[in-house]
Amino acid sequence: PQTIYRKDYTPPSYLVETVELGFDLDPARTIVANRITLRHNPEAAQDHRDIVLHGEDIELVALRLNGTELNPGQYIVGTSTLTIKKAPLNVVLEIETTCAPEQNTTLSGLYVSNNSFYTQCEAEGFRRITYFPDRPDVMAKFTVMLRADKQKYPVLLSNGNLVEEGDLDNGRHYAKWEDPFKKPSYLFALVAARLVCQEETFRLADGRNALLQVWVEEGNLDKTDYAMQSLKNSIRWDEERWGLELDLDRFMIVAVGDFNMGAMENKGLNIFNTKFVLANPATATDVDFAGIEAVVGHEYFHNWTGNRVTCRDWFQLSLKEGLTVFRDQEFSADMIGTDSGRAVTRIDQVRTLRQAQFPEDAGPMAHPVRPDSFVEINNFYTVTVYEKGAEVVRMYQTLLGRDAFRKGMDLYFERHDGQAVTCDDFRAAMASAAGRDLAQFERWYSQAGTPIVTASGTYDEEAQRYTLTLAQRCPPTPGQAEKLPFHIPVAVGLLDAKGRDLALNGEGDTTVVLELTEAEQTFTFDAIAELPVPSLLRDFSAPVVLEYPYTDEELLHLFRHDSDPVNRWEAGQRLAMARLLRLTAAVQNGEKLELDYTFIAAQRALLVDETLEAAFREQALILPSESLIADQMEAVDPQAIHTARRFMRETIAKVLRNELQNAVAANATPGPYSPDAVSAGKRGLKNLALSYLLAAPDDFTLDLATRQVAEATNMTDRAAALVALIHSGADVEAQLQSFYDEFKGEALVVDKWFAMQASAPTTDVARIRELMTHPAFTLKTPNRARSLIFNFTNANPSQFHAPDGSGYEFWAEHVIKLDALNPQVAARLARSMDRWRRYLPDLQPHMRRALETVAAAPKLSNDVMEVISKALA
Ligand code: HT7
Ligand code: ZN
Repeated sequence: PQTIYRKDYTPPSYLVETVELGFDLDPARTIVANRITLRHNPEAAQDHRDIVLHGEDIELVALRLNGTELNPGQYIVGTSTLTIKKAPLNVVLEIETTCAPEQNTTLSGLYVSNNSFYTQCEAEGFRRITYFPDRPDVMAKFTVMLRADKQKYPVLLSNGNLVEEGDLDNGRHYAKWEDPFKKPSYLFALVAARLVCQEETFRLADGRNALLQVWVEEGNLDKTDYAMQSLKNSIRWDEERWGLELDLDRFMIVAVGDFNMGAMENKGLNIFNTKFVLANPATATDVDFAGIEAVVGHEYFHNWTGNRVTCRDWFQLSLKEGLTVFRDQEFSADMIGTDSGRAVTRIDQVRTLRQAQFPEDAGPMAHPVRPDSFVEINNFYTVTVYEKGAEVVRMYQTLLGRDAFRKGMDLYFERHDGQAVTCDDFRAAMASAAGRDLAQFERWYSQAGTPIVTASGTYDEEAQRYTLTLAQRCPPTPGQAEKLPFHIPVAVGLLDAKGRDLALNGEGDTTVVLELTEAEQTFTFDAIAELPVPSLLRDFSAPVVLEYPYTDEELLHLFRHDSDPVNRWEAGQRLAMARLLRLTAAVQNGEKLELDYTFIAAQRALLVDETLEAAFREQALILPSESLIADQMEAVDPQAIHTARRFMRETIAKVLRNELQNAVAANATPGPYSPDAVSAGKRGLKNLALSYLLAAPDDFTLDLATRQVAEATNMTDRAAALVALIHSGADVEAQLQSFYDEFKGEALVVDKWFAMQASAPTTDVARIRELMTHPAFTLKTPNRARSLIFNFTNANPSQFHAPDGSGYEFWAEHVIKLDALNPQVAARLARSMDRWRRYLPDLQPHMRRALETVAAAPKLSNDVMEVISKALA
């Protein structure tokens, strides 16, 4: 496979002005008529007169240039391009092609899901629909005519405004759509389906009315309220926080059951995975509701950060994704409103980074936020581009302050509206608006790897001075042996012996942002009256690993008192991690397992502290996951980690039994279900307490959970109790069966049913294989494949890493099977083995064999090949 390099970017030789698309939709053979007007790009070399169009898996029927039919000698059809050499400066191309949507299992391009047509064009799916310069720096105005059978496909949608519709012969009908904005081809969409919608007219800040629609399959209209509410909240928030308005008269969301990712921001016609649209209390959990709010927001916010200003090339993906994730994170935090609510969302973000992005940064697929090369761009929709990219955007705000950051955003839109630009353009707007030199900040885009910041402090009592020394280093990553220092904002506070924040400067600030730009720097704080405990990297001010030789006493002090909730949580995580690592070593050495009372007492104090919000207490009591523990080990021993963590949970459960029972009782949420953060936080704490209790099950706790499964009035409580029971090892066959019987018509709940079994440490690979024979299982629907297979490989480490290698064999078999259907999904599964070299020497040969099995499979996609070859390199 060919590697594509960022350094090789050249502007397109031709620009497209208008695109007129005509679709005769038929699942077996859809005819696409495409009329494009092109003109030579003044920015390309004058003698560069080849028109290069991309095309994949489509049949060319006819090609005309400026009205004249071209015969095959006048153009070159390659494996994925059609080139017309020495073209005139102004060209009208008329291209007729066909494709077979019902054969398209890749879910990229035009495909059929549940007898309806949908498209997915990002990143390079448009070329699977018609020949086109399918690159984001070619932006054009689109007009789309859809023709289809009226009975089967009564709803015909595309981008922009509906300008005409009517009936045709033979029971067919048509709809013509016009998008008033120039857009790249990856934002094109069509839907031809049997759907119904919830709609509303919404008044925009400038007084205009917009029609908002959420389209779903019949029978799902009782699950669209939250998505609609989230859309309205998103529109309002973008107006109020960033001064950005909806630029269309109509904004549509369509839910589809077969979808590779979460959702897609097609201009005016967002297409969503049903998982991020459909919710009611009986079918969706608090986490699902929060996910809907975040993803609806995310896609809506792309209308400005991604659509109005788009990416010059796919290496710049984080320009739109990092920025839009940052925007959706801020939206979710603002929707909660309280400081502690904000902190809980921040803790969640930190957890995701550590759980998924730090390992990516330390593995064979490590890449900078703005990658330098790729084989398959779909492999670069990663946590690094998205979540680390969002951290990079957040750091601008931390360094410049909210006001200057907002000015930078305004300037970015002022300069680049309607353009396809780069991450450097964004940084330049920030630098100009704030009057700052951000040259060194560029390294966050170009250097992969997680920086490690080492801190040490000294106190001079006589001078009343606290001196903090910060040093940074960054481990090598593939292709980048040496790193230069990053520009790192380190937010710092100092606590006195009573746990109060000390004033750090003349203005009385209790948190200051230090700018670490060199390999090592020293910062001093004067008028510090006593030896303080430093609270470092407050609010997780940079995506780094912070090393400081905290004593247990210092961590307990921070855990009890830190005014920064993220660092308060962090102190608890450090205390827990140290113990989990010691316990894991004890398991490996066959030693007696013991957990000190000091730690449990600190947990107890937090659990019963009614002054703290339930959501925060929940976060603080969740132990680091097995995969986080694994990341701290030289040679990962999944079984020892599992035993150690289990022991710790069991011990806490036994010692804090009364307090946990009280937490279950005190955090009931009677009355009608509401997904608001306070109620969700209470359910979260109650269900965490329940799961602890079932770590040391007895008749009472088993009965408590069993009753919750039976009596719960919402899916959050019901699923949490069932999961706790499954994990306890109790016999839940009857409960699982009745859960399935009740919800077998609800695809998203059936996904949960598979997922809760797949991730249970009591489920081995044999049981997974058995579940795959269940009539509801299919590899073709990504949500279903993910629910069972991915949850096994990624969320059930003690079984996936079975010492006999059976989990890895299963993995290899299914990467290969999935690859034949859907390379994007297969490549995601392939990533489960990224860090195989970090495991125990006994496991590695099994892992290598599985990787080699996949590598040797015939007809492997570029997607999977790229991941596997990097893992084996
Ligand atoms: N921008 C969207 C990316 C996306 C995607 C990418 C590759 C293959 C399928 C896809 N579906 C959606 C999603 C987003 O970040 O908003
Ligand atoms: Zn996005």
